[in-house]
Amino acid sequence: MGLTFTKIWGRLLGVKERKIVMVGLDAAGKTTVLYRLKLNEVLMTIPTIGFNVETVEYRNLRLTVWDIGGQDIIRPLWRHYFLGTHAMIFVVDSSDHKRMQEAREELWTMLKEPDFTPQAPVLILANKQDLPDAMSAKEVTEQLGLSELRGRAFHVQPSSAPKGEGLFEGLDWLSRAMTKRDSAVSLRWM
Ligand code: G3D
Ligand code: MG
Repeated sequence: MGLTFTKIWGRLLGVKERKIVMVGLDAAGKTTVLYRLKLNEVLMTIPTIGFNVETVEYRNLRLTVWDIGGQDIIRPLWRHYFLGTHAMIFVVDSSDHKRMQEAREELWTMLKEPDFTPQAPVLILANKQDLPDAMSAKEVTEQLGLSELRGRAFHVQPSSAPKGEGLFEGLDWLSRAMTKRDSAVSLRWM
């Protein structure tokens, strides 16, 4: 596992600066993902006053994590975190049938955020797959209305954060999608 994560970090870091946001309703599993990635060993957490944000920085990677849902007051602050973002990781509790609709609304609010970089890829972690009533990745895709998503690459990755399952696969997809987008953007400028 250690070697795998080292490799994936190497690929994510690359030579370019990477700015990624990880969002989701509270209790979806974001903090668990952070710890499971062993970021605490190499990264610094920067506390942000008045807004529960976890920011970790490692070399040229900046990962910013915050809870969304039911807090319209802080929405204007998103802009600061969205500008120049290369990718989004949206974590959803696949076993929380009651809040799936809320997750869908929040995800779409984020996707429509004008400051979220056009064509930046979106990784959805269909988390808590280990729980007996967890929806499958396919069901989560349907519930979140992702087939309507245009202009962005997305991938729904089943995961179980405490076990670390699915995280490597998800980040692997994300690093590839970011590289693809980089090349598409530079081609356009040629
Ligand atoms: P958040 O940062 O998105 O708010 P957390 O969510 O990472 O704090 O996780 C909320 C709770 O869900 C935690 O439990 C955590 O252990 C649990 N959790 C996270 N991911 C998974 C998963 O994939 N499967 C299961 N079964 N549980 C998960 P506690 O009990 O500490 O509140
Ligand atoms: Mg948290």
